[in-house]
Amino acid sequence: MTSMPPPAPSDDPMTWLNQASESQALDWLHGIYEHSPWVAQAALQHRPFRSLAHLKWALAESVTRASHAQQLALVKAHPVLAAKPAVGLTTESQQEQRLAGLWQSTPAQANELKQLNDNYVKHFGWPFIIAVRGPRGLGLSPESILAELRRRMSHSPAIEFHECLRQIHRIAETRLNEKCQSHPQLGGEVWDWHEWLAQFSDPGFAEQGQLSVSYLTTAHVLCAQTLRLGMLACGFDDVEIDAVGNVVGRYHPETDDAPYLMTGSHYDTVRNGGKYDGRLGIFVPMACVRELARQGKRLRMGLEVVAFAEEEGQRYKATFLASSALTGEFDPQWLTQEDANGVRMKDAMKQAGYRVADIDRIRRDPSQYLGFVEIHVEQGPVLHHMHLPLGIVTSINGSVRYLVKITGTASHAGTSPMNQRQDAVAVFAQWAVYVEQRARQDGDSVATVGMLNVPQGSINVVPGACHFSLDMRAPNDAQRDALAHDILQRLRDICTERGLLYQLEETVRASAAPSDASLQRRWEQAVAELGLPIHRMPSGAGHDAMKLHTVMPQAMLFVRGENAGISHNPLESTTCNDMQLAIDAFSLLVHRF
Ligand code: HGY
Ligand code: MN
Ligand code: MN
Repeated sequence: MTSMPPPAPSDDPMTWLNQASESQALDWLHGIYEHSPWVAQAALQHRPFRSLAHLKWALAESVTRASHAQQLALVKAHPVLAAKPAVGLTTESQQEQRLAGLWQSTPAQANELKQLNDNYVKHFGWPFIIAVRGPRGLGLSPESILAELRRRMSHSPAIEFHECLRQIHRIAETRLNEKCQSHPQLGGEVWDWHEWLAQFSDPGFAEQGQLSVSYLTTAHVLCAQTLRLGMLACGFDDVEIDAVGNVVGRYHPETDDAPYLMTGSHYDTVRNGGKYDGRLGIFVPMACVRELARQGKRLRMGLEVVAFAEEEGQRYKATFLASSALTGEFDPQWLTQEDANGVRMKDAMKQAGYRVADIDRIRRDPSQYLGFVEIHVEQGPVLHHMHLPLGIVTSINGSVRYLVKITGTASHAGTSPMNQRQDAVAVFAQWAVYVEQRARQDGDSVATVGMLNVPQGSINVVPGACHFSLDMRAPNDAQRDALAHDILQRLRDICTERGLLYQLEETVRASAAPSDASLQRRWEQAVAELGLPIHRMPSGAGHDAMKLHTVMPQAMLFVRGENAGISHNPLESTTCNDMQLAIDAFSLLVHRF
């Protein structure tokens, strides 16, 4: 093969790479994986590369399939992060450490970095690795690098080893972006939109730099108004905030009578939650509409983007409240529900400026829609472990939630004989062990007690009451119901045996929602067109899509989470590259309809 010069900036790097000889390809990929050419060598078997995303996945897959010894050698090939240029750094590492501002660390930061690194290497036996450009790709500050180093010290070796591999692939990704001059412009903007919206947070959380946006709080209303302005700025034709606080943007089709595709997700959050749960599914379609509007393009169908006002069920017991209004399942009884401070929902709505009388108008006529698609962070570790940026959801697990009150007898902790107590917490503890054991039994069921409280408890009083929540889920309704039956039966048995009473209140029951086959296939075609492998997976988390499922076809796309996909936690994160791929997938889906 004649010697081929590396691709010119105008060339498509993948076309060049697919035609290059092995030695030229390895030459071009030199330095992507620190001192480890074997990674690129192994990845070449996946040629022809369908896209840069496919190449990145092939490289990661080559490491996944390598032996542990090879993976460990790859990790150990990385330099220890230093606050000053170390001898022998590769050009890429030099550039990255400079970008992170590590060399401008203060003496205190430099000392701590050295100390933490020494502890880290002693503890794990390999160097701490972090993609210093961070999830936004613009570079982490020395302080945030130190914070990650402190935090990750508490990982188990297995979890930390996998996190180092993820960081290595993220480093490779940013190096390949540079080499291919492929920068996730829209992904970066959408990443910034999340930062912007996260400025609004409820009192008690905002002061601690935490994110909590519960239904109808001031922060929640500010989010709605910000999203409304954002949709207007993106060029939506109509934007409104409806009577329950949904922010709805419509982008007209090329012909007036064409149907609409609905998409969107929620903007409320759990307490001290992540910035991307829900919001990613709002901002991705917004970015796509903005590009359509800028190009003056219209699609064969209209797009209706709904920023749902309430999905998490944090402030009031009702959950999926906002999407329920669209499907005609809004229960007027919910309006009388009180929050922890005794504020009724209807009063909070009035306070927010929403007209309760207009709630009925929100209901949609499903015949006007092609269906509903939702983009959402995975909120789990599957895509992280597969080094895949996108996943196809096959079904959303069914769920049922309860609030439970066990009532025993408060009595003196010092004088009440152990065999004469009616200890509400003891009942809870005995039952909770069974809850975990019974849920594990199914393999793919889950059961969680997320809230637990001894009302008016005292240190020297046997608990006379114990209040808690119960959340149970399974891939289908029959399995969910069997799980709930057994767990509640055990509660009944223990209370009977010990002579205590209990009250149950069912607050949510959501059926499992299998994806519509043709909409799922459209997601698969879009992801395949990006050159990525197709991974189909269920959703353990509930989503607005399961509500829309009751009236129209729906299907979801998952986006990989960072930090092993953790969610409902401030560590929830995703990268601007993965956001870009979600935008590209959604854009392909709507253009291919
Ligand atoms: O709980 C859930 O699955 C969702 O995040 N509300
Ligand atoms: Mn959530
Ligand atoms: Mn969510």
